[in-house]
Amino acid sequence: KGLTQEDWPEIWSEPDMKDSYEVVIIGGGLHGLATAYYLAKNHGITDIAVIDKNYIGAGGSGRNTSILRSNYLTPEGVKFYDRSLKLYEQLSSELNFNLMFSQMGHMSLAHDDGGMRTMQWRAQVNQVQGVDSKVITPDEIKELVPYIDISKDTRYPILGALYHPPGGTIRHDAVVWGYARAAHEMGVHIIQHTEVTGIDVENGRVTRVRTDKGNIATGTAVNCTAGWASLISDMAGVRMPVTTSPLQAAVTEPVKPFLGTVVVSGTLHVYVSQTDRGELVFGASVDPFTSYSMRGTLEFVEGLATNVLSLMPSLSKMRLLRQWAGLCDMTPDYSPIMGETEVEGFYVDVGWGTYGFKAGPVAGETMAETIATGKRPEIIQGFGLERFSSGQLVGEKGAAAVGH
Ligand code: PYC
Repeated sequence: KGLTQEDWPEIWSEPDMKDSYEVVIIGGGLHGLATAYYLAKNHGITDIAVIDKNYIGAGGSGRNTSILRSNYLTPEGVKFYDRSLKLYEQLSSELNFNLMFSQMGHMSLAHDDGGMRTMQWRAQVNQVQGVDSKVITPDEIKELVPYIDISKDTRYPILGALYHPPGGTIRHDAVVWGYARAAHEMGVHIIQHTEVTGIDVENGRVTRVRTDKGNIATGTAVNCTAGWASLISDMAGVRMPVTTSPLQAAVTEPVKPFLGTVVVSGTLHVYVSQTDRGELVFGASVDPFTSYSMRGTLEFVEGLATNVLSLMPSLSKMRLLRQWAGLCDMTPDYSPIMGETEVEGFYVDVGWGTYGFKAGPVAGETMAETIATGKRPEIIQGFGLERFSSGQLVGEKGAAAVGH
């Protein structure tokens, strides 16, 4: 008899939840699982529960457009996302899991003088940090993307682009599953379909995480919940300068490979890449309102189609297969909030906005170090919550894939 789905071995099992853990990680997405993995691997801490109200990767980790890059605007951002890209480069072999990583290159188009100035600025900051990134001309763009319209008489003519060869895509679900399997093998408990309902704080420190399946005594709780970040932090009495907005995306039917690089237009609010299966994956900017809704809208696909066709008119016959939305935890400066809080034992890894997926490995690595040593590593010093009272913001809006 042939193998059926039931015969496939489970790659992690569901343990009974214990009534105490050394560390409780709230949010079983890429960041939560990576934090658990590096806590176990780099620091020998394995008495960890990763708790998710849904299945693992059901939030932003399973809803992003899987783009990786490190061509940011601030030195802090470039160093941080570049470390992540380096970790991604070795992750398939480290996790022994085919993550379908493709460094196909990443191109951010500029359509006006302001756009060109920002691309030059980013290229120079990137180069100073040793990141491969440069401004290219419309003819060079056309060579890399033959289907793109570089004619001068369009509504938004293409003047140039920031080209970043190491950028690309990776299979987002596989990254979640790879970290989950590796963390599980080191003894981490992955607890799915369990909702955190409260965090108890006594004398200024975390003592308990409450869930709809029972309470867990712990001295360390880590908020890795992206779109739900401010709700979870509120449970510990920690206010976050975070708002939540949906970000929509869509995918087409598969066609023969023709797009060999990620193409982004901030002005047209669109990014597109082609998967190994041949589908085109599109995303846009966040919806212009705060909401926890994960429903796609007709308005989004209408705008998306208009903008994609201004870039590549020959795609007009392609059909969309699916659309969806994820939730983005936006901060005022578009940089994350990472590290300790005023409540002892309550850590946050939030405020990712539209950058969370690319930061997964480095966020896990640095959060694990912060929790294990009690000290935020240098590479995330600038991302602490205290910057909103000291005024030392790390403005990263100019490196957003699209205008927000
Ligand atoms: O920042 O590259 C990016 C991005 C792509 C999709 C959402 N954010």
